[in-house]
Amino acid sequence: MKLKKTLEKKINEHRPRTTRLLKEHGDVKISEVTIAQAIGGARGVRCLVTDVSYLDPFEGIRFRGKTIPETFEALPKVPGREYPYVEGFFYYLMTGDVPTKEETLEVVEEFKKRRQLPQYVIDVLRAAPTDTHPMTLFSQGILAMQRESEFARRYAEGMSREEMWEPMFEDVCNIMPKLPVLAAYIYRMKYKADVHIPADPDQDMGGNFAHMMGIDPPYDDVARMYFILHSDHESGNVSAHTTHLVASALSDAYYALSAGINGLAGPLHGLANQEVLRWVMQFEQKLGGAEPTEERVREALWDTLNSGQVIPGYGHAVLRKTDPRYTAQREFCLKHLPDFPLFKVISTIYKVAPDVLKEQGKAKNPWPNVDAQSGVVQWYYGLTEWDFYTVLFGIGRALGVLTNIVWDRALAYPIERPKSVTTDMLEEAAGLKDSSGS
Ligand code: AMX
Repeated sequence: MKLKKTLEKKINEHRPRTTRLLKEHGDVKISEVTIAQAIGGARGVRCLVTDVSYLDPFEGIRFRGKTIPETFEALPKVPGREYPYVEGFFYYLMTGDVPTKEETLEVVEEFKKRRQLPQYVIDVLRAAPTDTHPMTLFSQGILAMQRESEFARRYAEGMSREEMWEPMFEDVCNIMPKLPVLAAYIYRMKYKADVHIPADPDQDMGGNFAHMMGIDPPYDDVARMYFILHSDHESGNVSAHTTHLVASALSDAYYALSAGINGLAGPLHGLANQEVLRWVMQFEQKLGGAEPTEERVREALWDTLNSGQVIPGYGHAVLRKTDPRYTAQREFCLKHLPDFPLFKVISTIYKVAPDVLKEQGKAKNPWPNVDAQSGVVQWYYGLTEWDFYTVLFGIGRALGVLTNIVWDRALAYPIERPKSVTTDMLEEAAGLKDSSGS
C-alpha cells in the first residue's frame, strides 16, 4: 500500500527530530503546574505531544495544519457527492500528505478487504441483554477482536521498538474498516428488528455505512462529514488520552481503542450528543405543543442550571469560542434542512444559551461544542435512536486516536506515568503547613 510506504518514509524523517529534542533540549520547560491544575484535571498543562491535530482555543481544530473547511476542500471527493472519502482522510491524518485520488482508492479497496466482522463478534453482541447500551456493545465488539492482534503476536515473538509501528499499523488497518460494519450490526440488531443488510462491494466506507444502516442518500455524505469532523481533537481529551495511555503500556490497538471508547461514553464527553437530544425532547414534551420561543428556551435552560445539571452541548475544556465542528454541521443544516423544526429549536438554544451561561458566570466557555448540533442532523435522516449517537462519534474518533497510537510506537513514546502528590504536600507547598504536618 502506498499509504504504508509513505508512512514509513514520514516516520524515518520524523524520528531524528524527536531524538534531537530529547537528547539536546530535554530540559527546556514548556509548562508549569499549579495546585489548581493538579486538582483540576490537569487543565492547560502542556505535557502531551501529537502532530495529528492541534486545538487553538479561539480558532478550533486543525487536522495536520488544515482547518475543517480546508480539509474538506483539499481531499478527493466521492464522485457526485459533496464530502471526501473517509479513507482519503485517514491517509491524510496518518501521513500529513493529501492523497491523490488513486492513493485514496487504494485505501478504499484495502479497507473493503478487511471490513468483514468475525462471526464470534456477532455471537458476543447477541449474547448481551437487550437493554445493553450501544456503546457497551461497541466497546465489547472491539475488545472481542483482540485475539486478532498482530501487534500482540509479534510482541510475544519478540520485536524491537523500531519495528513496533508496523504491526500497530496493521492492527489499525484491520480495526478501522470493521467499525462502521460493527456499528451498523448493533444498530439493526437493537432497533431494526434484527434484520441486517449485507455490505455493498461497490461502496466506500461512508457509503457502505449508510447502506448497511438502511438510510438513503444523502446520509452517505452525512456519515463522511460526521466521521471526519469527530476524528481528532488533539491528545488531551478523554477518549484520545485514554487510548494513548493504554497503548503506552504496549497494550495493542484493540485494548487501547476499546478503553478510549469507554471514556467517550461519559456524559461530559461523547455522550453529550445524546444528552442534547434528550434535553430537547423533554423540553418539547413540557411545552406540550406551545411555541419554543426564546423566552421559553431561556426559562428551561435556567431550570436545568438551577437543578444542578449542565447544559449539554455547551462549554469546553479548551475551546473559548463556537466550535468549528458545530459551525460545519450548522452550515450543513442551513443548506439541507433549514426549515426542520428541531433545527429551529437547536438554533434558538444557540441564540439564548451563551448569554444564560455568561450570566450564571461559571462556565469558562459559554459557546456550543460539536455535540450541540450533531443529533439534529441524525434525527432528520431518520436516526432517531439517540442512544446510538455516541457510537457514530466513536467510529469517527477512532480515525484520530488510532493514527496517534501508530505514531506513538513509531516515535517510541514510553509508558505514561505522571507523578501524584498528597493533599498534605499541597498544603505544605501553599504554606498552610510545615513539613512536620502542624
Ligand atoms: N452547563 C453548566 N455548567 C457548565 C457548563 C455547561 N454546559 N460547562 C461548564 N460548566 C460549569 C462546570 O460544571 C464547572 O462548574 P463547577 O465550578 O461547579 O464545577 C464550571 O462551569 C467551570 O467549568 P469549565 O472550566 O468551564 O469547564 P470544564 O473544563 O471543567 O468542563 C465540559 C468542560 C465540556 C465537561 C463542560 O463544559 C460541560 O460539562 N459541558 C456540558 C457537557 C458537554 O457538552 N460535553 C461535551 C464536550 C465536548 C466533547 O467532549 N464531546
